[in-house]
Amino acid sequence: MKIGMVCYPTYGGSGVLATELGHQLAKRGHEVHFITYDMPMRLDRFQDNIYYHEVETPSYPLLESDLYPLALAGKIVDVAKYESLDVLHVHYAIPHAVSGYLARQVLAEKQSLPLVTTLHGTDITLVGLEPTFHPLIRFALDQSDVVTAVSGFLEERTRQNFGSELSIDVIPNFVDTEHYQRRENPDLQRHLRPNGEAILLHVSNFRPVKRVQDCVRVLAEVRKKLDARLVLVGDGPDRSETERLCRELGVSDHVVFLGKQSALPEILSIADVFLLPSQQESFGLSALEAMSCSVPVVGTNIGGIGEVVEHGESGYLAELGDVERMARYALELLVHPKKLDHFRVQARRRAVEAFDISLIVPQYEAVYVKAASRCVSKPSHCT
Ligand code: GMT
Repeated sequence: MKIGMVCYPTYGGSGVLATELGHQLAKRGHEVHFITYDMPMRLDRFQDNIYYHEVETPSYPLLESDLYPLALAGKIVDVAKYESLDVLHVHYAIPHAVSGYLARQVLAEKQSLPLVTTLHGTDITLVGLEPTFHPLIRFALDQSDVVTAVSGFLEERTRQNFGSELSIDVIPNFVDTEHYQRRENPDLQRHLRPNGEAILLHVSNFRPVKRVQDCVRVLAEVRKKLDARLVLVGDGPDRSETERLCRELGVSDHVVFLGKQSALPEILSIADVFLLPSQQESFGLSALEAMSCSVPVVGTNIGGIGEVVEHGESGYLAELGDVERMARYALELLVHPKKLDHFRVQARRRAVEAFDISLIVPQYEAVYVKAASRCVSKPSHCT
């Protein structure tokens, strides 16, 4: 099929998932056209069957507002016509589902464009609750031929917030378990674990919902009992505040800020425990990538995290903000090497058995076929 893929190109789970999906679909012979305002972060390698169409938003001195949603709709129209797209798959409802709908209406006279919308999290649980956006999202979900959500939690929350009659397919996020597996890198080991310390690791976009500061608090607790370092990967609005807290708690020398990184399997592989103390998380893709590299997770029992991490098997989950308990859980693994080994094996097993690409990507292919058939059976709606 020829698939138009719309996503945010930034350091966030929905863009990562869309890009990894694009890579896998391209490998399986589909032609994938990314349509967004910048090169998606993980699209940095050449691959057959993958194309990138940059959306340029015109500016004019009179107009101070951001015209991106309209520019995106216009670009989708262009790409759909020129490349004869079979389906449009948008990731993150705002504004992508609305722009996708608009593009489809513009094309209606000449071409059908089945629309698949994948919900990722804050598009439903946070931004989508803005009173101005709510009716638009409700409408765009209604108009999509298929709506998918990345966890059972998000499906339920979407129905609660936008209507119990909405039809939503749950397709969990996935990981390439061949690529994401433990890799030895002695140089990195020497650099990040110079004295053989225990390593706690966190990866995120440092937004307030991630509660990165809780990682620092957990480290400070853990260090009361054993020598440990915290490695932080990513960047975002909470970075300076996190640096300030490191100074306040006197742990600056034991925290490494690596910034945005692409060699994630190598970095994840040096970790003993992955921390995910989020306030909201519809799935927790970063935790799944860690598990695939045999790293157990200590996090919060909120949102969809419990659908990924099995408490007491592949990790431990605590109440939001309970840093003492999270530290106790981390120590439980760090001071019992046999237990840590067992959790490592279970984390990898969970990733391979429940979330490998080979299990999940065919579900998206089936959704594209379903969307296309719905479009044919409702021609006034999509053609
Ligand atoms: O908030 C983020 O972490 C970014 C956000 C996104 O949409 O880019 O992530 C959401 O989508 C990810 C991929 O499906 C999920 O793994 C994250 O759990 C989800 N984040 C939240 O729900 C806060």
